[in-house]
Amino acid sequence: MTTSSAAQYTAPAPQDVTGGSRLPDEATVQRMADSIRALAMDAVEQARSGHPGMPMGMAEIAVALWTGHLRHSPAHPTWFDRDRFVLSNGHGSMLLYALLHLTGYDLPIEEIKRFRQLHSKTPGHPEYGLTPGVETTTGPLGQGLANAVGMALAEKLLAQEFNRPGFDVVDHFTYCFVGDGCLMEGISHEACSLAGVLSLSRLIVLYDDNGISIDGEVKDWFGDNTPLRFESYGWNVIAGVDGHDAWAVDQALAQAKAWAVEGRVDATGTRRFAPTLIDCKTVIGKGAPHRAGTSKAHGEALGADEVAATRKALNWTSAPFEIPCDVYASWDATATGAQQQSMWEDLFNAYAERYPVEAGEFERRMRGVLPGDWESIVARMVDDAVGKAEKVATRAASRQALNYLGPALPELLGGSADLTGSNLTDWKGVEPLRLVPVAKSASSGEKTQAAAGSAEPGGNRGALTAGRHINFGVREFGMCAVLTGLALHGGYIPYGGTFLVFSDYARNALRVAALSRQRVVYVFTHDSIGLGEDGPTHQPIEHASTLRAIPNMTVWRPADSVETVVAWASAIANEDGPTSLLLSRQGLPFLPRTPEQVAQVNRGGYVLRDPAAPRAVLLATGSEVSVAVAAAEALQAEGVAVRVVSVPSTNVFDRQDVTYKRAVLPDNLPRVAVEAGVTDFWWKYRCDAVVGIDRFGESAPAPDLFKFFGITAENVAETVRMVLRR
Ligand SMILES: Cc1ncc(C[n+]2csc(CCOP(=O)(O)OP(=O)(O)O)c2C)c(N)n1
Ligand SMILES: [Mg+2]
Repeated sequence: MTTSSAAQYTAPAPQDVTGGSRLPDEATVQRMADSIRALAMDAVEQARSGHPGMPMGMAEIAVALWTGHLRHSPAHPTWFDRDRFVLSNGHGSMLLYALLHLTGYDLPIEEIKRFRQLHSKTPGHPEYGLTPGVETTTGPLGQGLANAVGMALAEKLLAQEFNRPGFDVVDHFTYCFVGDGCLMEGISHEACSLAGVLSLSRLIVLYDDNGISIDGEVKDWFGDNTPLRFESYGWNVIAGVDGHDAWAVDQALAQAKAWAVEGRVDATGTRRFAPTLIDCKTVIGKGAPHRAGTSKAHGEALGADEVAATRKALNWTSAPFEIPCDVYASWDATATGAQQQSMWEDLFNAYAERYPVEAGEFERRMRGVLPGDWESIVARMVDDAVGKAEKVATRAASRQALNYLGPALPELLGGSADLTGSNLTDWKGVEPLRLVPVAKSASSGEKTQAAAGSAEPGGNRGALTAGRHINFGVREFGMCAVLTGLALHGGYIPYGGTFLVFSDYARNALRVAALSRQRVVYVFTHDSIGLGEDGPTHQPIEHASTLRAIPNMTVWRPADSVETVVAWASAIANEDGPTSLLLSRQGLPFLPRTPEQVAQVNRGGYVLRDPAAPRAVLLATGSEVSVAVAAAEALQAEGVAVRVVSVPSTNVFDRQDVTYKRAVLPDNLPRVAVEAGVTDFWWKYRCDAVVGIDRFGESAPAPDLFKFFGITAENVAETVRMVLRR
């Protein structure tokens, strides 16, 4: 919210930068806004569920953005150089559905009538991949904003990499709507603080400052001075905008765009490039005579009487779900969108003629297709690991994989949440991503961040270095949601690292990435009690199992260098969702394999030790595979043959055909699983016993802990003996 404390922020004097507004006349703007109100209240009424307040309160803001500024092509929702629009306050989904329907996307009125019904294209909250024009899945408050930061970062980096003088083929804005809830959530701090230091000037956020959330008036639990807060992040802030005055919003947007492109000279004479927050004062549920301004407007259908009263108050005479032709005509963006798209296509074709190599690479990146020599890169990487046969921590093996992948895949862009030296997310020679330092400009005496002029690639934008390793800071949740935004934008395969135990901090971002099937790689190191002395706060116990339980998430917990590089290759090639790599802090012995076994690693589970006439099967993952092998060897010495199955990825193994799975895990042999974590998960493989850890860890040197918790060859062998005695 905006407080009226002594340190009240003063809005900058508005400048006329519109060059003429694209908004139609006042009456038309009002009818356009009211058409959103009508659709929102009718759809929520019909569903008897949903959130009318936000769409009704942000209607004029939406008219200003979608009519006056947003570049999009309803017939081609994925046209590359469209502006990205993110509805971070996703409970107001009807606002987005109304906009998509009215401007001409393939979202017919029948779908609006089926709001929130099974298999409609209008689910309760916007879902990426389901509705044309929905750029990201939102609803978990604050995350959309962090996704928008990722999108704006992708735009900025791609512009720097691919634009050439006279050919700004990457040239779009990221607009994001947020509510009080998004700004109360901690993730908004993480993401917006980062957006500030990265000077993401083409990120423009419109804040629905209505002073209301579900529990009532927010003043009693949300007293931040939001403009000052964002100023302190280094953002531009335009405060005190009347969110029901479409022209005021239009003017603010024009100002924000001008600052984005030309920079803004501050009081010290420094030209700065910063994201912009437009703080719009609004009334929730505006138009509803009795509900407006109350928290009841937030998430309840208005009810027949209030709907009728609203129609009357707005002088909206059309029947439910009926929009007058002239209103449709005012909204229709198909022609202008097609024109903008075709202008861009002409530009891109000319670019392709002049810069064929860059254009080809750009198209490959945007299609998310791996380079032609991908298979040979993987083969070399695997051969190298097999040849070296090193005892190495899998986090170090992961860096060796990155040493291959980083240089070979320009789309690979990653970093760490302030644990680079532990997560080993930086490959050899990679540069950190940084803002180009401020330099004195010779001509004007102004200090500029980007020494380059607009004629140079990426110039005049608060340029970033070409570094491909991002120091995300101690911001696990923000980092992971930014990664999703990078993936959604296109052009990048993003990855990020932290300790596995802190995947919890990021967890809902992992879940949303999985729900929206984005190719993101999480490098989670220090994957068990094997990290030792840092103790139970840092020792993951339940994490492997709970990550595996997220639908569409693929989890790998490799046992040695070879399994690690295969896991990386699999993660990069996995277009169906995110991948979590769980990696050890401690060194793990190399496991010799036949070439056939090496080839089977990417089946997620395979027979590693295969003696004749086995009497039991040991299943293990990661650091426990070598423990299982040692147990099997001890039993062999007693004349008991035991098969060892390494299961680096249970998710991938589960997807194999039944014949293969039966061949690996024969029905007639008893099974014992070993993993340094909770045991519950393993019972699904019909194990006869599970050696694991169903309590929190302890602080001690790792070897002492493995002994204390019974993750030893002796205990595993004894467990097999016990099972065989039954
Ligand atoms: C992370 C998260 N926590 C809680 C919710 C449940 N929720 C949905 S909307 C909302 C209140 C949001 O208030 P505000 O953003 O001000 O929305 P408005 O009522 O103004 O539309 C809450 C708590 C959620 N969607 N996401
Ligand atoms: Mg609110």
